[in-house]
Amino acid sequence: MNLPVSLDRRGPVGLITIDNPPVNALSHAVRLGICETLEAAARDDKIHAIVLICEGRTFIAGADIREFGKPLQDPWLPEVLAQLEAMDKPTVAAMHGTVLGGGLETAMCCHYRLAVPTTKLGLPEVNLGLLPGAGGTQRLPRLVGARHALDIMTSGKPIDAASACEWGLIDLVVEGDLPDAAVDYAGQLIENGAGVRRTGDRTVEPVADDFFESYRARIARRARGYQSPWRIIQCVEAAVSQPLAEGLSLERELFLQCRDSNQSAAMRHLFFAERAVARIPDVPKDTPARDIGQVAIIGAGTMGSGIALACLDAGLDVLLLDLDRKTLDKGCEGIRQGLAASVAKGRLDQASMDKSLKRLVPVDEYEALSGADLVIEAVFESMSVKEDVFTRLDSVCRPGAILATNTSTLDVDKIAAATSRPEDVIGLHFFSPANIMKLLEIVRGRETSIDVIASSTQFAKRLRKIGVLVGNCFGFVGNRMLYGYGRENQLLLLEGAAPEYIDQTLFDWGMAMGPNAVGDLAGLDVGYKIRRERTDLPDDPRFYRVADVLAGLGRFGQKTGRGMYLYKDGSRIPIPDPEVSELIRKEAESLAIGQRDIGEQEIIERCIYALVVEGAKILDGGIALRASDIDVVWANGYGFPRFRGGPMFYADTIGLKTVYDTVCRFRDSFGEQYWTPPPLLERLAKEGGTFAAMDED
Ligand code: 3H9
Repeated sequence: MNLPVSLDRRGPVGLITIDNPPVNALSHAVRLGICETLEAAARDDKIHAIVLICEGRTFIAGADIREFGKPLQDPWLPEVLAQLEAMDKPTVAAMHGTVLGGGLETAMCCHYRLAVPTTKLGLPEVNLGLLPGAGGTQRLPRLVGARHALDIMTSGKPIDAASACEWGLIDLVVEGDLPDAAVDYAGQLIENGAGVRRTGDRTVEPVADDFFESYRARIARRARGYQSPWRIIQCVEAAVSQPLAEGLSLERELFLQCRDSNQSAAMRHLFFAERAVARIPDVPKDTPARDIGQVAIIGAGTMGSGIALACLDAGLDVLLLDLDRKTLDKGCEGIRQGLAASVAKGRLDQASMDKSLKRLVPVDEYEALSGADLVIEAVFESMSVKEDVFTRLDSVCRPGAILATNTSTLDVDKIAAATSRPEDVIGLHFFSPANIMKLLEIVRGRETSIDVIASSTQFAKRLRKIGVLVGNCFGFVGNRMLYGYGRENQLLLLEGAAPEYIDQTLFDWGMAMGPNAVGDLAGLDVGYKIRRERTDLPDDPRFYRVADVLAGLGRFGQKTGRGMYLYKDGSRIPIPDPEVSELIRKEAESLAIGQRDIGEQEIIERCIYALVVEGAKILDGGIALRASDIDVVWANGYGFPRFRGGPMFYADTIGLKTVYDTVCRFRDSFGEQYWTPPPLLERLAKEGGTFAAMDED
């Protein structure tokens, strides 16, 4: 059997190598292996210094996240690392790849650290609802100071080797062969009699009296609703003011609180869910994908130019087509500004921006698309307009080109039927702003071929997006569920809840924005036009009544300075508008709806359970492959709080029996039309099942 940790000797240097693919996570076997090899190296008189290094694509990328839900086996990582730091022979961490979480904590317990230039180092535990629990909160401030340490730990973002060296986290950036460089370095330590140098023996540079208070204020917006960033600050406060042992003990206590919380379970669920989306039962990993070098985008409006920007960022050649010269020029200017903004923020250098602009070719005739590998249509959301575009594409595009529609609601099969090659047609539903939002819904049509799906999932990866395969129906997964959520918001308005009250309630619950503010941002005219095109809407005069009346009055939202709210002088700050309150009151009166006081709990339950009800139908109908795919869509495309794990995971945490009973209560109070419990929810509630367990089957 291959041991995950081994010890070799190169002259006076002991080389401890960890080999635990894919990312050298600190599983139980690795922890045991580290302890055993350290003991062996300590006993070996021929070894005078030790190098810790990893095989494969990366140094240790953290604790093994899969172990967190289970009882932990001894030795725990903090004990292993205490043994490492206490070694009497100098130890050197030799790093490459992504040195994350417990991996960086391990490195900080080595006495010296070196890394190749491409190494990234970070403590991303916060992204899993955790805090560094193996001394990271205590040792990082001792090396880089409280400020850098807090930035690294509360953002979860890794830093590069050059910054790590400048800030004192590592000693040296080395070029060339890492094991050779590390062994040489350790040899020099021996020669120079450098001895051990323990991070834990250092003290943290003092900070100003108001440092922590102002740091809390700085992250208040970003950390809203999350528990672990605040606990990280508490730990760093202890690192500044208390001895190591006390800081470590506080860290352990707060780490365990985090680990056992619903928040961390929710965020760990999303971590694995975001990786599970790539597993598509009938599209094996080795399905050959088509090469995508040149992408053509049709429509230079906000969405089209956003998609173009995302493709340019990924290094692709882009043809941007619009038949209207003015829109085309405006789209190209928007892209130029987008790239310039990245340069200004330091995310891109000027040379890369110039290269990107060279890869962008504006065109105003379809014939120019004949060589494109992938065409993404992003024109006006109307079936007849889209059918016309696809008929044209069919006549000009080369055989084998992938023809994609960015429709957010329309029938992909109907669009595909406008071509003679429906097997090459797929939906690629981007979210606005398309160069920023992580989600891509990949909509599989009836005839979409397997290799077009494989190519689309790879394309999503190339764009650094999370591509979720969904089935074809009105609105697919995200927008179909949004209809129920929005419907309840609209009904609540008529029943007496003010727009700002609903928005504040859902914002406080964790949503990125309230539904009324979102409507104004997206434009109330957009949904209005889509509803005009639909023939299958409920025959209910209350359905999206307020939104329709506002859109009919030309109150489209931010772009017209008034919608559900008022926006003064081009500002994006929503101001409650008494005219809207009056309008809602009159509409309610005309529909004979009595207005009443509505509590926060009712708002949350009606809006969020509407998502769960639709999600259960989507799952039962095979529109989503897994409940966790639905969670990924909502967490990455609709501002659903990550600390709640997505609507389906949230329903599991509440308990499906409770959700089901509440839905039944709503059915009795508000009628069967919207609140008939879906059979899947009913079955799981009665069996004591969960959506998560369905995914495991
Ligand atoms: C921690 O360290 C706590 C300590 O402070 C305290 C302890 C007491 N464990 O992402 P990829 C799997 S918390 C288990 O597709 P990439 C992943 O699921 C941890 N499994 O590759 C996937 O499996 P599959 C702090 C892990 O190249 C496969 O590896 N560390 C872990 O795009 C490939 O992953 C983190 O939060 C893990 N720690 O990105 C780092 N990591 O093939 C989390 C990965 O079956 N990891 N897997 O789907 C990452 O950020 C990325 O995986 C990484 C590679 C950047 C490393």
